Amino acid sequence: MNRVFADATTDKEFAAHGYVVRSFLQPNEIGALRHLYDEFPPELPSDFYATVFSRNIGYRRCISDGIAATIKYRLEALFPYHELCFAVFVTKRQKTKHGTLPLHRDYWFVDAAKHTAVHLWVPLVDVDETNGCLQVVSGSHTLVESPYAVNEYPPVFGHVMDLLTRQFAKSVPMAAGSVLAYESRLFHGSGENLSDKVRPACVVILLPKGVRPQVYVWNRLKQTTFDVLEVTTDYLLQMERGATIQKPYPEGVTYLTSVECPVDPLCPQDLARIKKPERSGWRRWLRWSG
Ligand SMILES: O=C(O)CCC(=O)C(=O)O
Repeated sequence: MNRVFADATTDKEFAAHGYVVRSFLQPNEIGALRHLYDEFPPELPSDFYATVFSRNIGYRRCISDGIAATIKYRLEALFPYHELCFAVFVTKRQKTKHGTLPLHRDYWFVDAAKHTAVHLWVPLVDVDETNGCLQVVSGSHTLVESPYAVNEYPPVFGHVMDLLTRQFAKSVPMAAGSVLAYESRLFHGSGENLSDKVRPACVVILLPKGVRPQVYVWNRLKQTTFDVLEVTTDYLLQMERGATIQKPYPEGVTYLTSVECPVDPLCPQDLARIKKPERSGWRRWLRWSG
């Protein structure tokens, strides 16, 4: 794993757990992000909404640039080896019923076997289990070797999803403006927002300095093959979520190579490598009784 933090202790914690939580923004910076969020309120057609779902490229760019400008100095201080690729707002509407985001990994924007992409989740309000804080599976960044492609491909953890969610995932309450920095391969998700206030957060993708972004496309014809495409940041700002990228490749996309990687579904025995979180007394009781 490459260096991420200036101090070795935080690097060790990040390598072991796949994430760390730290103080990050000052109150005026949280205010500036709230202002940006309110200035361009997302349309919120669903309980969970991310600005990458928008087809309005100007809007996506404006949000990404606005977040980048606001957190520039904090990023330089905490992540000296990385630079921002793009940033988005993610919103959980108030009183959601269908806002749960099941455990998932994020797209690979670098070869994760060689480089460490760091994804940041920064809530703009205090969060806990009642309003959609993040849930993470500590150590899960080491579980799956195959790339996470931008198009649909065979499920990797369908067999263990329930087990991971019930026994391994842990909620991470956080103060507004703090950061949960995670390795892109970490399994994470979030629950419903039961509160009567919207829960806005920023997601920021950081890549090691000098490493160009790329995406992986699963090849349906040769099922163990992933095509690796170098992409520009401009392309990422307009990429349609879940859509495959086909030849002739659009502007901003260059074919690099293809890699062989069997997509091995995880089985319960694979989870022996990671630790279950400590549960507080009442949660343990709930588990036994439920
Ligand atoms: O904002 C959330 O509730 C979760 C966001 C997330 O998991 C993601 O963007 O990958």
